[in-house]
Amino acid sequence: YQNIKSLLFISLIMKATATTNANIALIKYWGRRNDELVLPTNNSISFTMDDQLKTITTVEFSDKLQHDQLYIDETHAKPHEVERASAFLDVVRKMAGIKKKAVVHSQNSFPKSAGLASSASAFAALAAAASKAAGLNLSEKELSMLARRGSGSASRSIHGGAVEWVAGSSNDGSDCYAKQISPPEKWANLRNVIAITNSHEKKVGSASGMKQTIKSSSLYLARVKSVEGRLETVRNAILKGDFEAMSDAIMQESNNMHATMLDSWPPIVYLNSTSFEIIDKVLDFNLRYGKSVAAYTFDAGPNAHVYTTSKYEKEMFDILQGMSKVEKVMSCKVGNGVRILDKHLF
Ligand code: 2P0
Repeated sequence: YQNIKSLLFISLIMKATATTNANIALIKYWGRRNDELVLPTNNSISFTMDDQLKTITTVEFSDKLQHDQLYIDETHAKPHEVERASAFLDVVRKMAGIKKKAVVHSQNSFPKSAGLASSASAFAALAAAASKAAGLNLSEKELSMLARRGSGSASRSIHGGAVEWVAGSSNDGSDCYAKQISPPEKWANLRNVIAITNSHEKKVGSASGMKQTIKSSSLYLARVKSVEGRLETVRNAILKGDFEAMSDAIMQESNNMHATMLDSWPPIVYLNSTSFEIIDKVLDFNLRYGKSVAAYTFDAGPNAHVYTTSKYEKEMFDILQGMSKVEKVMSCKVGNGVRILDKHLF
């Protein structure tokens, strides 16, 4: 009887904790073919980072709550953040057939909205913790499809190593998911030397920014065509484990995305003068070595991600550290995908 009672008690606790890491794209997601289902116009490829860029999230569903509650880094989240998390939890509730509201605590190992793709690790961790707490037992593929609904790039953070998010073509999103294309062990020598050039929250959110680009940039259609070639170059280089074979394509891809942003109206400008100085430094670095041993890439923000190999890591780190306007430099390795933790945040 005691056993049955404790079993019953355990099954009533709808609480789970998950951790995931941020990912930084080599081939970017910038544009949707369906807003509600978050279906992108093109495939994207990223590396998942190590635990320096991680989010831990605990979710508990309970009958006692009237509203969802969200705490980020131990403080009450802003109303628009609660609204976004709540809309995502609605997707989970619908899948699980439950109505209970949830308490969510989320902790980042890095500053939120510093352009370090925090929404990717945030929604990947939320997807894993919330689905587990709701009693759903999703595969990693299903988890990537769920995380996608919160934030497109979150679909990629479910997996470790090199990850491709497949855009698919169906209208219901059933063929749109992320998959690992190379495990982290294969990229033990890869580094992302990150230069924080501005740690403030970004001005234009990605979702509205990409809409603005599709609507107004005449370069956007050319981007959608040209991204296919870069995708193939990067995918092949990843499968071969050859960093230098993809480094030019990585830089061209970042330039191409930021060109369509600048071509949007009103223009979207994420890069600052320090970002451009870093671009120069990386190009000079490669000229000096006579080959592309480092590659910069920028997301929806001015912080530089300079991918290189361990051989050049220290030299690149020192160059970026020596720049007066660079606030902080950190070096990340390639990391793992989603993990369920036994220890809860509350
Ligand atoms: C990416 N980005 O592929 C691209 C490159 C930014 C530039 O996915 O909704 O993280 O702003 O939190 O999905 C950013 O979009 O968006 C993104 P929000 P999300 O990584």
